[in-house]
Amino acid sequence: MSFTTRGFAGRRRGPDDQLPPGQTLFENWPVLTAGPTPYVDTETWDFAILDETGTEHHWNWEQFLALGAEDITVDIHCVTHWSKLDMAWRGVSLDKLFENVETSHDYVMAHSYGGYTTNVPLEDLLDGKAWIATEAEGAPLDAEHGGPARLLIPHLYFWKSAKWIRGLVLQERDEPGFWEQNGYHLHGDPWTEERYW
Ligand SMILES: Nc1nc2c(c(=O)[nH]1)N[C@H]1C(S)=C(S)[C@@H](COP(=O)(O)O)O[C@H]1N2
Ligand SMILES: [Mo]
Repeated sequence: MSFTTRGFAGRRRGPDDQLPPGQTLFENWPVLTAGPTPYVDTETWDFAILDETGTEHHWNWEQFLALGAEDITVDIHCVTHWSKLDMAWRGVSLDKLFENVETSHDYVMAHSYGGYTTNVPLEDLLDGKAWIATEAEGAPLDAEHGGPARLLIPHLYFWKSAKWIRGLVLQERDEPGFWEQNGYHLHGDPWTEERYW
């Protein structure tokens, strides 16, 4: 008799449960960038959160790392139908960056070095759901994958995980970022296939 049924052992981990509808399992990790790769130096790196009072909360690379990074294992899902499961990442939780930010706004526009933007509801960034990642698979992020630091929002399609992240602007209203202006869904939940709008 087997006790490893779902009800007894809890949620089974495996592609059947981890792959959202319409996704295909990938072992390799494609590079998907609109435009050239910006090369960002940690010496001059600056990350900012801009709130509605006009206050800019800034972190240089050292201040950012001093917040404390954590290791997480998550799946990523690209709207172009590839998924990569159980990836080891390291990053600083957005909860730490928002600790001293007071806002009544519900939306965020993420801005990258190089000009890429993507919009995210604030609630999708908080409560352990998102990170600014510096490492993947045990190594510093390659420039092609967004190094030195990128957003990581694994529960949304991967276009929301802005590479070369530079800052977050709090907004009263949701507005489309780069891909969203080009037809991608404003929110991007892979489990309900929020691909296009
Ligand atoms: N700055 C920036 N971030 C970006 C993109 C981009 O073109 N520029 N592409 C997005 C898309 S569509 C995807 S699928 C992922 C790809 O990340 P990867 O190249 O590390 O696989 O980054 C997202 N973040
Ligand atoms: Mo993508």
